[in-house]
Amino acid sequence: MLDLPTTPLKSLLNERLPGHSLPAPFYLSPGVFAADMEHIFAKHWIYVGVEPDVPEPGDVAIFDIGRYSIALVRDDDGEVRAFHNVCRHRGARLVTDEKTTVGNLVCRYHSWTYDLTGALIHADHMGPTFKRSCHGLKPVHIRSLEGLLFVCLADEPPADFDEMARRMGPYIAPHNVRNTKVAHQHDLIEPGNWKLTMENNRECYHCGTNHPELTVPLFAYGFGFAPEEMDEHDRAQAERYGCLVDTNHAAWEAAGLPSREIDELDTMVTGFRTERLPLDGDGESHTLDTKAACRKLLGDLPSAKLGGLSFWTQPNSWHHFLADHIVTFSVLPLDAERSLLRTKWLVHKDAVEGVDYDLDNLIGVWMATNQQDSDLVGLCQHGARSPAYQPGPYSPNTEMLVDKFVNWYCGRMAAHVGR
Ligand code: 3BY
Ligand code: FES
Ligand code: FE
Repeated sequence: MLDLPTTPLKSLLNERLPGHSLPAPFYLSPGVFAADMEHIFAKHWIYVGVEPDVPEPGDVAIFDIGRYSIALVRDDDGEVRAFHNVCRHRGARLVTDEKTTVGNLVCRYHSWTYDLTGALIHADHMGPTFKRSCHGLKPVHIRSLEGLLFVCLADEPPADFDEMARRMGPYIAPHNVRNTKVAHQHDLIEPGNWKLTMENNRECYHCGTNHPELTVPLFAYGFGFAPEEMDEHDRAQAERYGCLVDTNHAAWEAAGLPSREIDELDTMVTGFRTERLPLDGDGESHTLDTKAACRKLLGDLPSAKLGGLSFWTQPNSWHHFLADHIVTFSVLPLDAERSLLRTKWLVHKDAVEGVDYDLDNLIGVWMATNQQDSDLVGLCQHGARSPAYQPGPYSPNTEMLVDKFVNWYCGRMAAHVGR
């Protein structure tokens, strides 16, 4: 049995078996958790939200990455900025409401006042030598990928974000994230380590037996099974889609929708993957009747039946772009054994609830699926606590992306702590 607090991270990384789930301390140890926050969450691009979280100048949204509190602010020129949410006077938390709208950012303690670019514009009683210009809010690196917001806490963020943005931009742009609104946000605290939440997301081995709602619209090819491993219905679908999906790719590409798989999950520091796949049968969206949930389609999309574009990023996000709405997920670790899963449903910004879409119908499939996934993560967290837990093998047919997540994670940790 491993000595959790004292087994050094380097030995843990060395002893892990490739192609297998991680040794238990990776899911349990507060020491590993602290290292994850330092080497993964404070050094890589972390997906945190969307531009429509702060649609107008003066809109502010705050969120936490571990011990960091960060404020997203839309400035008067319409640019979204990010700042550490810590007053430069005596360190009070500056913004306390999760969402608010302000003219300037005013600290309630002694009223130091910052404009929307973070410059300190007002600080009484500080004497003649005080330099306001030296006490602006500390900025956080922020990038928008067609409206999806990523922040990086490192002094020097990974440079390959630009490559991801260049290659992903054309896939996402047709769904026009900037012209959407957040129809609903749901926060779920999952009873497990953040890596279990990510591992669970990267496979659909468990979908058939655990996700009765999601499997209605999802096409089995998306589960990663080889044709000979599919059941009769799924094989029939695979055949219909021109095994596998070449006819759809041609139609999508002709309609200006890049759709071919890109997989850089374990080959780039800013690891990512994308693919557009058809939905089951005549499916249009991730709904129980597989029809579009919202009458107003996104961007200038020509039809509701465009399958679904998925986009996954390391270390903490995944996204599904349908013709009528977008579902976007971020995982924010809380402690070694709890993680926040934040889900947002985006619809066209002019869509009216109750007229163009029914909220329960829009969110139903993923509300159910998230809870099911959270329960599964909880089961693995329980298992990892048992002295009998032993890392088990990933399926080479359906858990390749889990393997890539774990390889990416171990590679990035090794890059920072050595092997
Ligand atoms: O959302 C995903 O990307 C994966 C595939 C389907 C279920 N799962 C949570
Ligand atoms: Fe913010 Fe004093 S701590 S003004
Ligand atoms: Fe799942």
